[in-house]
Amino acid sequence: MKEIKIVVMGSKDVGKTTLMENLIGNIGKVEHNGTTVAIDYGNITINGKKLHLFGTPGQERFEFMRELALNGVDFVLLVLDAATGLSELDKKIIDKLYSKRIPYIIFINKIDIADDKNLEAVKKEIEGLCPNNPPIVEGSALNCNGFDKLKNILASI
Ligand SMILES: Nc1nc2c(ncn2[C@@H]2O[C@H](COP(=O)(O)OP(=O)(O)OP(=O)(O)O)[C@@H](O)[C@H]2O)c(=O)[nH]1
Ligand SMILES: [Mg+2]
Repeated sequence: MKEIKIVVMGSKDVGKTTLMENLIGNIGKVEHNGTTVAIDYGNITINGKKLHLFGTPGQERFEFMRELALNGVDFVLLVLDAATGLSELDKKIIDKLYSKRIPYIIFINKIDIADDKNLEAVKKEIEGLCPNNPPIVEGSALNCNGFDKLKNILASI
């Protein structure tokens, strides 16, 4: 079976752990007061491919761990928050992925609490920052919204 390493990235509280929990169900996670302080892990088999998801901490001070997690990565699932927009850290992550030539797809999360204006602004920002036009899925990790499209994209990569 083909095995693929996916690293889930994005700022603190964008919903990375929630996404992994609701997409995969059975994950291992290490949290301190609800914030990831090590690597979340879970796997899911889609279309005969075993996808190993490694969720990273989103706090700035855990940069060393994000760097380590990228070792041997096939692609990154970058989670963004539609309600708050892109943080400076999100922009740094996008720069890093570009400079390391790591392919990524984007999940714009929390559309349940974002208005159309927020969402359009985030999409515009992505357009300006991501010259390579990554696949984008909008949804809500909390409500499992957008998961069918996300799974299709994950399976096709
Ligand atoms: N309204 C709404 N809240 C969400 C959604 N996804 C996650 N949340 C909430 O956002 C908060 C942070 O979610 P986490 O999954 O812990 O975020 P994280 O990206 O793993 O955060 P760190 O591990 O600290 O980097 C929690 O209160 C979640 O319930 C969503 O789609 N909609
Ligand atoms: Mg987390």
